[in-house]
Amino acid sequence: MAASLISRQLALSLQKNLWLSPAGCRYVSKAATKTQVDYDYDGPSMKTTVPGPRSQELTKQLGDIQNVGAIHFFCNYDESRGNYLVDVDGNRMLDIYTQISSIPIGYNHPALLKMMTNPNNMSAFVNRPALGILPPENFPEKIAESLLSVAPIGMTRVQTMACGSCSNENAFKAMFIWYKNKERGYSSPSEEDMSSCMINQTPGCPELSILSFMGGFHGRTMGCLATTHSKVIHKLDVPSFDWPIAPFPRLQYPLEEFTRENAQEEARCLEEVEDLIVKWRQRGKPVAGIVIEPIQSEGGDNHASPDFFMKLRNIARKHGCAFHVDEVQTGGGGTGKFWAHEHWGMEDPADVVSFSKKLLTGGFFHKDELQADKPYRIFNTWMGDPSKNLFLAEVLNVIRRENLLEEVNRSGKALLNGLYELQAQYPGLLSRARGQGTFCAIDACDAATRDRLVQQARDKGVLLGGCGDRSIRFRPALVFKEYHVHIFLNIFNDVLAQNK
Ligand code: PSZ
Repeated sequence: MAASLISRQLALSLQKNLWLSPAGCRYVSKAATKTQVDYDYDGPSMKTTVPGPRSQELTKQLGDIQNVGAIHFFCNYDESRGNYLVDVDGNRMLDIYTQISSIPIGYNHPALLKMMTNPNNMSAFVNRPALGILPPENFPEKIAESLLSVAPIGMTRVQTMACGSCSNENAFKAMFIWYKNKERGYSSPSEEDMSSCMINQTPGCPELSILSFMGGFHGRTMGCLATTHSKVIHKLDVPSFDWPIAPFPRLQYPLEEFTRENAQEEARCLEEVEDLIVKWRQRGKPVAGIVIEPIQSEGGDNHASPDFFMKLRNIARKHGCAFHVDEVQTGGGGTGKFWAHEHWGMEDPADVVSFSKKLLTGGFFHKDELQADKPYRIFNTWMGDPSKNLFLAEVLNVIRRENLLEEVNRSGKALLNGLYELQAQYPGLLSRARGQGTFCAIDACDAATRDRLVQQARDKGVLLGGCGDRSIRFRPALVFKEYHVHIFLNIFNDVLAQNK
């Protein structure tokens, strides 16, 4: 049955011209006009509150097997299309959260469905290789077509991995290996290095650190978790590394109105970074690398200026630390550029850039010198999945063909303007609207209000996410057009009016 629905969609998609351009701009107070876009519904449609009875029943079933405390509802992915996620109770919701920012071009995009029917792709779906030892013949070509075609400036090497945490974890290891090789003068490790590493002791397991930022999120595996500082629930009861943590700027919004104050705040944080690097070297635990998100996402959509990142990058260079930009959440176009770090306008923005989510495969780009010196040092069984590279290559084709980054900039502008209007209209409820592209956020007055607004929006057919203490974040797919913004603004306006 699932297969027949997909093939019906596919047949339809082949008949029609896909993803037509959006209807005109609309404003908050007007009703949504019907739009005619194939493979996207024309609006939300709600039958029950969410989770509905079928979702509740399934949650109970799964609860006998797993912890289900985090489950929002169960989905009908066959019926979901474009910007709309359909649940098992037949509710159709405008999805502005997209599986925690991980759906690049909407649900069941015809271009991706079509790939599934191409016989040349079958073996990539059926035979998952141990990529590090037995890659398929077309792997170099497919990586060139997908990941290398979007390589960050200055980087020609990329290592695929399975997920975001796995990518960061291995990027950290690559930075440590690079740092130690540099320190050893590229000579072979000693006998003592080799015997001590086997029992987790120095010098083989050296006292080195990664500097991270308060509010940052880099994953939940144990190395990554030592650099994650967004919520207690992520960290409690898990042993960790004692590594330096710098303050991330707390800027005032809108940024244009607080340039002087924000510059001061950024200078304070940079000074602290440099102090920490010096102190930790003195303590015998030098900083091998600095890891940072271009926009702190889980931590509450916290921004910093290009000037901040440029200066931070220079501090890293000056002290011989690798500079790792974690683009797991920001990468893939949501900010209006393919990589958020492109907004910094730098010639040499990073030594490592990690990715996952919208890129469909995890992994990290890196400078040549961060390539580990021997095989099997950065390694695991799957090292990614070639079928994901096929999808990514097609996603990139769609992004280029449909000028989706332009669309993101257009709808992002409409979204941020709409949020500015709403916060002016509801100053008791909303503040600090901010964003780049459609990668936007706004704060509610407190956590309980934020959670209530998100819940009420969902019952009216709009899926949003929270982040930080009391922020609502917007993470639509790249096919989220200006008219979707207005559908959202209308519904959200109703929700806010209800809470006035
Ligand atoms: O609660 C969680 O575990 C969540 S909610 C959102 C994420 C994780 N984001 C994942 C993420 C990220 O946003 C950044 C900037 N870096 C690394 C990660 C980890 O990626 P995954 O989840 O694929 O391991």
